[in-house]
Amino acid sequence: MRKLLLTSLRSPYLDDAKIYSPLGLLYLKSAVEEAVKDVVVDLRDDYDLEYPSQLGGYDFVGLSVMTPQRQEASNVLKTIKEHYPETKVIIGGPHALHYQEDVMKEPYDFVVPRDGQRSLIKILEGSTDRLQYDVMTRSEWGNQPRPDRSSFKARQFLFHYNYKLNGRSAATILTATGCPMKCTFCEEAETATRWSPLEKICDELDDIQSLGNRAVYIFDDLFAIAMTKVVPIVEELSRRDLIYRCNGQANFFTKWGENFAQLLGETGCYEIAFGHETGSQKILDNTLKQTTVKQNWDSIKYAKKHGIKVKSFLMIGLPGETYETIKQTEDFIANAGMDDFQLCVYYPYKGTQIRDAIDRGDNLVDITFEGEGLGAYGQKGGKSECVVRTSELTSEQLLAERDRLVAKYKPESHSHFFDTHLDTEVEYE
Ligand code: B12
Repeated sequence: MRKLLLTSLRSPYLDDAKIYSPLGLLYLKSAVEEAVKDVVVDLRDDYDLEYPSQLGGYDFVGLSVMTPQRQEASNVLKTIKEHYPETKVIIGGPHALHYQEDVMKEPYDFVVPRDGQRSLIKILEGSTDRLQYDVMTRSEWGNQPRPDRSSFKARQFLFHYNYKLNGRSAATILTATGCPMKCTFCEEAETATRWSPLEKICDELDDIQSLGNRAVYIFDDLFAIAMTKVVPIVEELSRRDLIYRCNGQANFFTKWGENFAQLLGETGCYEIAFGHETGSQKILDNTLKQTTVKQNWDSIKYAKKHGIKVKSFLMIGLPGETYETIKQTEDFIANAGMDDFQLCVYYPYKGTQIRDAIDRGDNLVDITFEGEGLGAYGQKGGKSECVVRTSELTSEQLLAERDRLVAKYKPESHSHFFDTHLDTEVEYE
């Protein structure tokens, strides 16, 4: 039997990297095991490069990489190549897609942008093409095997992830991938929505419940988007007494008046997270968010009215940001009624329309990129980083404004901020 190790990378810049499990690897494991009979698949998310033998003995090692993990990925690659030169190293995940040019310059044996299921199978079946790009159609996505949460190895792997929703042990699930929106700051903009069939979602929920979970976090970029698609899923969750958290988009959420909020509230939605981004209409328009400030405010009002906790994802440093637009975001934080928020400074990842415009030297966007940083919005100690400036605000001013708002409004999401910024907090008050 050949041996394949699928590993997600350590993220030492996060406060806790063991909250949400890397679902992608569980999808890959199932796909490979169904299609390739002579391969044993192991999962790993922790290792110590001081002890390379933890990564030894494999014919293939697959790394799942997000951009902030790129240095760690290079370190793992180097270690494996040094100690186990026969092992083929495969890189996949969002970094392999959006930073493909950079990744191709490194000695990875295979580079897998986008859907990895069939590419991995092709590699195991002997394909020698170094770049393996694949996108599954809607029906192919719907027909793939469900992610493995039930094998002994998967259970062992999942055991280390600890996510609680209202005190209940929670698992993550994906009911659909893709996002139809055009937001210029997002890599996932305008990607085809591919749903999992309800029967498969039910099988996944069986797996999730058999692990003792009584809650789920629906990872979909946007879940609360199409009522007709959502109704059978939330009814199923309610029937099983699984409370849930999901992501919404203010425009779609408020399109039906309060009906969407009522539906979610009545079926056990404990928390909804909205990418509100900003309190400024100018910034929403500058980034093609297709949402009004009023919809942002209404989304919170409706959700709260129906008993749902609201978390708001906010950014500053988007094109055209000024002290005035930040003041509007502050007003939104102070008065719109959210329970929690996460406030970061925008990072122009490759693959976003803003970054494309910057790289083209397009002066129409009021944002300047000062060069790559770590690339993680939220970092240890509640910190953020800033690698951009606008015509009115320097990167230092943007970061200072971000820290000022966090210190002043003390959101639960940034509780670690206060462990490390106690002096600053006093200063700001
Ligand atoms: C859930 C999620 C998280 C979760 C958990 C992630 C996890 N453990 O898997 C949390 C909240 C922790 C998180 C954190 C962050 N995230 Co996030 N996250 C997502 C989200 C919404 C879904 C990921 C997911 O499960 N997708 C579904 C699975 C099936 O897809 P997948 O993981 O991509 O895997 C498939 C392929 O990529 C490929 N593949 C993946 N790995 C491998 C490995 C091999 C060997 C092969 C062959 C193929 C392969 O095959 C898989 C099956 O098709 C995505 C957006 C999105 N729609 O993908 C953003 C996304 C991945 N996150 C992103 C970012 C920026 C972050 C943060 C940096 C934000 C921050 N806090 O600063 C952090 C970084 C965390 C870290 N460890 O460094 C970006 C990544 C951009 C980039 N260039 O890397 C995305 C694309 C969102 C966005 N549009 O900005 N994230």
